[in-house]
Amino acid sequence: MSNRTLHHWIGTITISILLLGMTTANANEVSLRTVSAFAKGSSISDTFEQFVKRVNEDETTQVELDFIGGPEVMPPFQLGNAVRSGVVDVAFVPGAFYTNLMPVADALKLSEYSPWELRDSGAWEEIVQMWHQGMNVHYLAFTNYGNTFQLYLTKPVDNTDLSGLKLRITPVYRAFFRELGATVVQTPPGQVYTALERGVVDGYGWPIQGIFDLGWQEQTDYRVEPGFYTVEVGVLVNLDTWRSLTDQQRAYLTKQAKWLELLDRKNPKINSHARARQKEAGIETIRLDGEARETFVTTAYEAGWAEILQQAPDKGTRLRKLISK
Ligand code: 173
Repeated sequence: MSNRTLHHWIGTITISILLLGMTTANANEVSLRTVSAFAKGSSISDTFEQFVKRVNEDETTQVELDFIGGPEVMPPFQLGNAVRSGVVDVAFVPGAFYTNLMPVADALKLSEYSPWELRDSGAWEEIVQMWHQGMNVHYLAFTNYGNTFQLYLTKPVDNTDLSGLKLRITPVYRAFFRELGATVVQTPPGQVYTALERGVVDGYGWPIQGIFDLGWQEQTDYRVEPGFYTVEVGVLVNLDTWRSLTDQQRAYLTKQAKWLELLDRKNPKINSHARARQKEAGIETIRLDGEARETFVTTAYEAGWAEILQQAPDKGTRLRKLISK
């Protein structure tokens, strides 16, 4: 059997197992099939895993999150489709990974407000409505707020001109890196190491947190400062699943989601630890200052919004009002 055929079968078998999975331990307790776009134990899913543990260890509640796995059980760019259709009940996935289904989803990276501020201002209700309509999911939690995106390189640059560089991207970085002149190639996180090792790319976009999880520090020479945007990874619940829960179960999950979001208040501190650790590993900082810094940050937001507005003019305009200062 060819590798490709084997992969096809593994995928089919995995999805079949997932479909068989919806279990009810007793009439009132519900078990939700949960899949992550990131490997278990990785930095990006750290707070989400704390949330799963907290819910599952709470004996007073009647919701269980049955954690099935990460990218090894489902390709991360297919997870959005799986939670939209109900193949999984709960997905931990960034908006950038399902822009094919909902282009505006990636705009949350441009939020200038924290999730707790969005909840307080009332913007949250409208955002939740957008995801109900556009994705058939309930947007339960906005995680990784305050973790920033960065540009990592194997070749130095001395200003914002990235022409001649080939960079690994996802939709998060696409418009921005292109605007600065780079050529881009999209890969899931699981292919970054090999792309660097083979010299297929001269760098990549990734958050300030997490480059050690898959050993990328071995293939990284420089990090450009400043970082840009906020990282956004959502906890999405299939809308039919969400509506099948009791009021009590929904209220409970919402309460725990707020707890989960507030864990991100530690990000400024975690980010400085990550910078120090990268320095120790020999990654040099390329610090853009003055006008170059201004160009870098302004271009990030302008190119980011331009792409969103081109792909989703109405929803993009509305979301921009809700999440910009
Ligand atoms: O770089 C990526 O794979 C990406 O878009 C992302 C988004 C959120 C968290 C981590 C990575």
